[in-house]
Amino acid sequence: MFQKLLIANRGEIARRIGAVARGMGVKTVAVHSDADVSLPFVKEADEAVRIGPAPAKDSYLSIPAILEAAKKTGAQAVHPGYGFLSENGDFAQACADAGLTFVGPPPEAMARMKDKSQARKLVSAAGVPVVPGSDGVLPDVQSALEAAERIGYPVLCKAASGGGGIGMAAANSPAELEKVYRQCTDRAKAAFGREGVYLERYFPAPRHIEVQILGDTHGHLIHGLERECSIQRRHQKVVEEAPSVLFANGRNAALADTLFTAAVTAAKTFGYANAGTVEFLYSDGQVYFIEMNARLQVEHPVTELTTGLDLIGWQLRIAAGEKLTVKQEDVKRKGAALEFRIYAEDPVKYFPSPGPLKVFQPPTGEGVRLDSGYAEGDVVTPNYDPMIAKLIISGATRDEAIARAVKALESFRVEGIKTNIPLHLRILKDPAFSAGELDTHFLDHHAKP
Ligand code: MV4
Repeated sequence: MFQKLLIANRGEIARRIGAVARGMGVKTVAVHSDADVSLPFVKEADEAVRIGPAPAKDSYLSIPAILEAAKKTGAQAVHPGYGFLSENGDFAQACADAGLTFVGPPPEAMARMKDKSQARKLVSAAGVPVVPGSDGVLPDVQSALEAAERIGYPVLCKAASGGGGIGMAAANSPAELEKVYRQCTDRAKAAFGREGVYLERYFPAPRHIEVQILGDTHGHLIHGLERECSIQRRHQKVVEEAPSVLFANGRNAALADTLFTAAVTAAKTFGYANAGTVEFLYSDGQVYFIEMNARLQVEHPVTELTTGLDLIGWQLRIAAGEKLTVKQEDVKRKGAALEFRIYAEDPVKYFPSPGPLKVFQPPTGEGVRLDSGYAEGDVVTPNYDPMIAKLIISGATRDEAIARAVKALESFRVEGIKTNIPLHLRILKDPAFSAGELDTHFLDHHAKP
């Protein structure tokens, strides 16, 4: 194991990675922008280095500034967290070139997954069920129209360099597709600097199911069961849970088996190692691969709490070259967990709500875990993602977790900023949520103020 780890991130995830590393006897280096100098993730680290001003492009996205901080402090490894540089193959390669261990997949695996249309092709050839779609990127409108005829309308146009829903647009007819093709191409170019787009059959209201992957660099790779993340708004997840109600208590066992086999096959096809997630859509009784994420996910705690897997601990051990000693048959679901993303935002209008955390008194109790990037007295600035904390609630059953979550959210005191805690309570009290009737458009029809 390395002796010193640099954490190239901020907020709750930097704090959490730091705590796990220190718990393993690894010293931690925090890097921070001017806006974050007094936050807990900086204070709790063994060392801290300023890497630039508030804008992320000049700090948390600055590869030279981060490499310089690693050099200065003698860090041997870099954990990128999620977002920022976590899925940037150039950063992974730059770390390797600087003699630093990147805590993540090999750069070659990242390269194979980067173009989503190529990733589809690769895993499909390996027998993984993918959403019916085009064979690679579509160079012009004509090829898109031809592909759509084969796929059948409605179709969804996606950016090949995208992910997370950026630039996606649906078309119900050839006339719409002509517009959507150009729109998607333009957006892809603006957001990613590359204009390649591809088509998939559009599922109007799928469920979003993902599978945790953990693999070492010696050829042993396992899955850590599924999470369901269907409740989202504008491609921002709001509530995640494990297990998915679809598969809880042995339900749909054959489909679960198909899902896990597909996830492991996809990961092996990419030559994956370390922690990753394979994303699927569920519609009409089938699961379809959409993409693989080469990072630790925000929602990883619901997997940790219901499988006992120490995901960040394993990330560090795997990066250090250790063997993953967990066998697939040892991964068993224990209970249920729900994660509520606490955003600094208006719970009705959804506008961001930065400001001082005059009061910040999180709940405590049986089955209550809070991963927060802030403490009372800190200021939430408008520079970064508005997620200030994750409330993760576990119980022996989903119903027990729901009951605990209602109590926890009702007693969560925050003053100085607005939060989406009222939205979470509306979701929890919605009968469709209790019944586990979820899809990606849940918030369009439920939990209204
Ligand atoms: C889709 C889809 C419907 N049909 N693909 C959005 C994020 C990206 N990872 C994939 N996404 C979707 N892909 C097809 N062919 C609907 C979505 C989608 C979605 C997926 C997961 C979670 C939330 C979502 C919200 C809206 C749309």
